[in-house]
Amino acid sequence: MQKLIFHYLICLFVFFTNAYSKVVSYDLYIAEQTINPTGKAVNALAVNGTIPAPILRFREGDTANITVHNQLKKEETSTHWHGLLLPNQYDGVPYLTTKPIKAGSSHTFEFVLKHPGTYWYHSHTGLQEQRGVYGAIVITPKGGEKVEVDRDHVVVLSDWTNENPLKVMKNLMRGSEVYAIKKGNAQSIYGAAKVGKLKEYFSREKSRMAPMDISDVYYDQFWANGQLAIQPKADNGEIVRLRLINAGASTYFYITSSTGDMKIISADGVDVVPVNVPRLLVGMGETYDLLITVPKSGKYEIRATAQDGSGHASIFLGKGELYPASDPPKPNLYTMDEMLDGAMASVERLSPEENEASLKMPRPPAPYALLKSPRKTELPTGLPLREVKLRLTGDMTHYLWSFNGKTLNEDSIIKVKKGERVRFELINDTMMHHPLHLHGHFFRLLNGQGAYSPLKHTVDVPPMGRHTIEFEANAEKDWFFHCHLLYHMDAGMARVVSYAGQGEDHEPNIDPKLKDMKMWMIKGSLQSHMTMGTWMLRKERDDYYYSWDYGLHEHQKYENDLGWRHYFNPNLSSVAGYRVTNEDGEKDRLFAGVQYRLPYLISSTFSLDSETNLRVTLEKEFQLTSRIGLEIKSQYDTNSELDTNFEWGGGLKYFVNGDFSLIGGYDLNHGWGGGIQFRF
Ligand SMILES: [Cu+2]
Repeated sequence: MQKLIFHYLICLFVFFTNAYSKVVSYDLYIAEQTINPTGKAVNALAVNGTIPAPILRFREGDTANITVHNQLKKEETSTHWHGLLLPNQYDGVPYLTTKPIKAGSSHTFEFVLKHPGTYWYHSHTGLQEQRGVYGAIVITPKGGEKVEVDRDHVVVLSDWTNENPLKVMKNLMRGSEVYAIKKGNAQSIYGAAKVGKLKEYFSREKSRMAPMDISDVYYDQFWANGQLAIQPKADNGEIVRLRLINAGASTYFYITSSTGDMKIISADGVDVVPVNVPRLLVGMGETYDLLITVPKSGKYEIRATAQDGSGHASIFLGKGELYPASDPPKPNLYTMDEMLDGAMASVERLSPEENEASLKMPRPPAPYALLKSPRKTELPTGLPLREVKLRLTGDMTHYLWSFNGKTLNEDSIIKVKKGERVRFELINDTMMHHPLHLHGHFFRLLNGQGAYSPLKHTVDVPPMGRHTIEFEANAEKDWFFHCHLLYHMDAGMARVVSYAGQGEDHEPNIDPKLKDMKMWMIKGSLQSHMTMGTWMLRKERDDYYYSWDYGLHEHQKYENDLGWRHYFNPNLSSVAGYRVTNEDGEKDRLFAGVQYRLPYLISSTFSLDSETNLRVTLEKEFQLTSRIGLEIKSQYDTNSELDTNFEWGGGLKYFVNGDFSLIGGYDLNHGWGGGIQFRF
């Protein structure tokens, strides 16, 4: 009898919780915290004292009531609910949709959970996501989970650097090789010779391409739920659902399991027809729910390996003898193979068989070709079509990332009208993967599955590859669309999808820090015979600089320039400025000219000055080994009063770390000498 009453009560409980959705409240406190994951104390940002932030759990139909408290001393913050369909004002992109949460204040978000699945949330302010502000969201379907499993675990993958992310950004913006060197991926003449790829090396330089790398940043660690390795509870023989979230700031992960194939049951929170894959590439911002059956005995590893092979995080399941998972092979950076694979991986170009074969490669593309929605996802017929072609563009030289060659500042808006079928054709002209994320909408990824094309909110576009996505413009106001590689977004690879009906001259309210990104940089050398260098303020395409060149010998010749350089593309910049000099026969003067990058990455400058002299300089650095470079510089000036019209110099540099190199050589003006080069 007692048992019966208990059963009755349970039924009643289930009935009520199903029938009546409830308000589920959370308080999130964002604060600075000192952590020491590598044994060195570093400053991080934690939510409620943890990284990742706490898991927010809801049931479909519930109302989320989340109060975010900013306990930072100075910085403002924000929280974006990644993948959730919600009213614009709660999307959490600071300024654009939601007021930034100022230091010491709090903000409450309240919205209905309209759809089930695995999602996540993160700060959308500056580079805070890199410092720890990200966490999981799990929404259970109204009728309960369709797939029965023994265990259900969230795995938040992320990347950690001890370096301040602003310093990371500065290193990227100055085109420093520091991360490639740290990862052992720096390209050099010696390295190319060692693998028999000298011809490829110089043909790349001839075509003025920068050396390629798989990822931009060096990370100290890769994490699963904030740790190098986790062992979530699972017994042998059990079926485990892993809700995988790539919350990395700039890391793609390959997922491999020593249990064999993994079954994908949902992608970006939305169910797909279950499909087995041997290995899986997951981009930043994407989520996948995987089913893993833990074999009867043994301890098994699911490994998330950074795409560039620089490290991994592990998830262990089961007990007993360890069966480690394997890393995918490291790519050969001296060849174009990786890029050609990317271009091939554009599912539209391949037959279904070819697509399936490509997913069995040791470094497979994202598994999009296999993703199929269990129900039709076709958009209503008769919607007017708006086609938007977006070429993914950018360069490592200046670290500008853009669409159609224009950064967010240069071209902010993609206009749409409510009731349209909007189609984005995404064509990647760069040598990197870009995970593009659309706020406020799910889009159909046109992957050859026709009416059953999967719904996603983030799509990886591989190097030189392409994808087409489409969605119904069924919202209002402004929504962000951007590369989810944090540093690319900050460097301009973003747009605002702006709905008509907000007034004729509506300007989206973009975060002023994003609009006005600027960085101070100094690079110079102090040597026994001379000192030279440049101190500049870089604002996107413009450098405002002071450069100096001082002889420290008896002549003490000097040249000081105050100038402005505008960068059009990696091959062309303009310069103009004023020069103060004491060289024999020289006067202070105005100058203007162009900098042009010649084949073999030789940089040339042609400038005219107010004394009607023409000056041509040529500079080239030969990367002998990953750390040793040979720099050669020559200059011709038509000024007839100079001691010599032709000057030259050259020297060797040894890269010590991101801040310093040792340098030594000869300069016709200043003679022999040596010392240090510094970069801050
Ligand atoms: Cu990108």
